[in-house]
Amino acid sequence: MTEPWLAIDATYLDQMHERWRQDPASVPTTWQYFFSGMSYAETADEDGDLCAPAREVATRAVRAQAQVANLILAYRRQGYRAACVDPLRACPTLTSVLTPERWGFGPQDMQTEFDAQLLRTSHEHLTLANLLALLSETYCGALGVEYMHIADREQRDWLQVQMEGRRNQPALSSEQKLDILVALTDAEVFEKFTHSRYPGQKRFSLEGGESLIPALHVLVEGAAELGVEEIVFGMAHRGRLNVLSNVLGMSYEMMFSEFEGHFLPDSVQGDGDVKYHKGYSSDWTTKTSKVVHLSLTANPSHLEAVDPVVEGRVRAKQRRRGDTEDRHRVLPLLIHGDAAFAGQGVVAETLNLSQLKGYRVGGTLHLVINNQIGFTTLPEESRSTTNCTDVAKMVEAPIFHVNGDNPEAVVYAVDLALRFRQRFSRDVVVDIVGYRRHGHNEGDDPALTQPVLYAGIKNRPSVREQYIARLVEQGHLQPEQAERRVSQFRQRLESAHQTAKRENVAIQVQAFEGLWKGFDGPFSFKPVDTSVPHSTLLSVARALCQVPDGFNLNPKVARQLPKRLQATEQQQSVDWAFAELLAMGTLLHEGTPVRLSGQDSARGTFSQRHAVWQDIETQQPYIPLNHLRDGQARFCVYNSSLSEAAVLGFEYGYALTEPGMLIMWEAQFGDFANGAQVIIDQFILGAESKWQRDSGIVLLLPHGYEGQGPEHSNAYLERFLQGCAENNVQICYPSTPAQYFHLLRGQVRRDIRLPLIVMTPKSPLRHKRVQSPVQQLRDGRFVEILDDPAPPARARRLVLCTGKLFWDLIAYREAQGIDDVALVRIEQLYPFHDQLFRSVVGAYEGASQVVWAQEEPRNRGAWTFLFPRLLQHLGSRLCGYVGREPSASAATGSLNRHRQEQERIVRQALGKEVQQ
Ligand SMILES: Cc1ncc(C[n+]2csc(CCOP(=O)(O)OP(=O)(O)O)c2C)c(N)n1
Repeated sequence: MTEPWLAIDATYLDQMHERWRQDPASVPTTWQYFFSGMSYAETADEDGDLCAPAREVATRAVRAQAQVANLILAYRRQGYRAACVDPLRACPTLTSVLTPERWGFGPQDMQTEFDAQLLRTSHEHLTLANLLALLSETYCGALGVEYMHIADREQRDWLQVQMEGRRNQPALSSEQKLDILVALTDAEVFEKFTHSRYPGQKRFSLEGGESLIPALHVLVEGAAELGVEEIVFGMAHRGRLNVLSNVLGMSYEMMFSEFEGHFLPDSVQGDGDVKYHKGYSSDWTTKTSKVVHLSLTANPSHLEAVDPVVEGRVRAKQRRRGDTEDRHRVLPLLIHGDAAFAGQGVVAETLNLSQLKGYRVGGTLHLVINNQIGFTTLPEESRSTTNCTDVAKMVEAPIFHVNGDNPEAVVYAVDLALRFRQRFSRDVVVDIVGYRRHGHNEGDDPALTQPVLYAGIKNRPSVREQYIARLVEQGHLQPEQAERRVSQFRQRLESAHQTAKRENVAIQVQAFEGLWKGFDGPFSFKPVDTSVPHSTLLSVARALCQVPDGFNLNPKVARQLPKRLQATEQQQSVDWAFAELLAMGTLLHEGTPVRLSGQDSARGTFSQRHAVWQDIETQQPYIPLNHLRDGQARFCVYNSSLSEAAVLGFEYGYALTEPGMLIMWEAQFGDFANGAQVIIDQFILGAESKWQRDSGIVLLLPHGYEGQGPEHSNAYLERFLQGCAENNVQICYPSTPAQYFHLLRGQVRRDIRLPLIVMTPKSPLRHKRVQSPVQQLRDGRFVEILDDPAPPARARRLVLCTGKLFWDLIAYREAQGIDDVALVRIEQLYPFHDQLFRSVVGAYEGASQVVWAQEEPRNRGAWTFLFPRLLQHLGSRLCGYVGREPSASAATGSLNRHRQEQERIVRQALGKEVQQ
């Protein structure tokens, strides 16, 4: 052997050896390996000392063994870089760190035996040649694995045992191989058949990534064996139709009916969606007769936006199934494109939720259909990272890169990933490296942008063709068998195609089933009884004001409690925050669970909620809402990660699945909801029209002009209003605690589920007048339009407004002794209660001037939305708008200017200054 391998001096070595001799555990593990497996000790004299020649021999041996350890480590760390995972390129040559020469070995060392116990195999010793072969097969075959970034030793060990023990080689029976072939055949023939029958129609062919289908089959079968009862899929366009037909079991007749463009007015209300966005669900019965429910989540075109929605759905399903410990019975499966996985920020946001209390789902299985292109964009243009999956390293997920042209390796990798998830409840990624046979969609010509690449792809044998050749060679198959399967399946598709052409095959819209039964009624203004007996309010208030024995409550919080209790006992007034706690508390008391998530929501951004108390000495948390009574429902409140898109997506997914809970997402300030705009526009507002999917999600958006500048004043009410149609959402700006109380309760007490967007207060949280008598909680209900609380006998002028501004207006009216101006509040902006509006405003026939007053600039707020409606009702009596001038920015940054503007608005609204 050639010297030197390692710069380790002999004295140090002796010291280590001595320490090891005294107590093996006292030296680092690597040294334990070095010393334990070697004949080294035999060369020592009786006292354990090494004589000089022996020391030299020993030193050499130890150094060589150390280099073997380095070699092993190099393969574990870097092997994936030399793995043969890219079907479009020749296998990479070994990087230098993987060569024996790098570690000082030459051809003469190949038959030298080394201690092999560092490897997780049954071999105690291996020759260097065998060791290299084992490392190469394990880490540089059709599967390359990145896992040494995982800090947890148990996880790394487990993976090593699995991978090194089997050399990462699939061991499949003949039957399993033929199953793979059948799935590949169905995948390919489905694409080719639809291509020939519906040329030019977009289907986002899976070709080049067909291994996905056998992998999913094996995944579902394997998952069932590991106790999974339900899998929630989220995926984009690529291969979605193939997955729908060949995995979720949507009938081919139904699929072709979609291609025929049949529109079934009786079964599909609303506008529907293109076929590659729709959801579907079915039951899969495994070979061992287990049933797994498969559910594909409907999604918009916006790539990756569905990820957090799937996670939220899974969490809700886990709760329903009582799967809240290891969370192994419901599995989230996200299928990504390579460009989207690397490019979309919501991926990182969603990964960041994966281990958080309140959001964890026991690990997500991520499959990447890595076709090495995004539309026309190549990897070098679309990411700064080496692999498209690098983002997943942030949560220390193991990442399996696997050659998509090797279906057995793909199946093997997916099985391993699944077992890892079931074992460690953590995310795991399988990157199926393939190619895209055609253009981005079926109308695209990829030769325009990647002529050379696509000339090569054109003549590539398909995954199926290559696999057939392999099976024939291995003696598992006769070529005719394969052909028979193709023609049988083609016939099946042809018959389905004929049926779909002849008749409209009912597209089964799986809406309002199961938990959602009975929630499909139309929206109405039918009053919802949300009143609560005083005895219940009192019982809840007592629990909310009861400090447990020995609990050291912050004095600021403690100070509020006697006042609140007294107010409830004596039926006086309560503030906003307490009304909110009472709304949630009474629901919990009645058995309805409540979930609230948002940034700093436990305490409340404005230090108003204190839903979680902290012991000032021990910092032990206490949640009064979970101590109301035996058998109450659970209150779940979570400070979320600093994300909007993923957290709102998660809560929306939760609400999509669970109609029996009050599920609320709170923005820190309303404007931050911007960051979740895709979830709002593409899911919350449009889901019923597109996919017949309702949700009762509540958005709490702090809103109001208080001089805090452009970013903390406005929740962009106007954008929500712009998305209103067909009673798709309820948008409210309540002005009193009682209204808010009934609004929240009504959300789960009514017989439909409708998203609720609430503009919530900031300064009114501490406004002396923004209080409601307990009697209004006891007897009242939410009123869409609130009449003047002290209507003037003869109103000359009527001011219409919403939310917070009312309190400024009434204060000014009183201060100025104005007795001829009435104030009417539109508490619910959408759906707009025309009838109630007519009757309330009807009482002010004598008011010749009616104005709309708002704090927001003219191009914002409710004005542009309400104007046509108000005009319709009021005609020429509507004499205009009072509010801020149109503004590109949401609010001024100057407190002085804010005050001037605010005062002017109030004066003008009440007719004390001429409107501009
Ligand atoms: C957020 C978003 N931006 C842009 C698009 C338009 N778009 C649709 S598919 C696509 C390429 C996606 O590439 P990749 O993730 O690799 O998936 P592939 O289509 O290659 O399977 C783009 C840019 C989109 N749908 N969503």
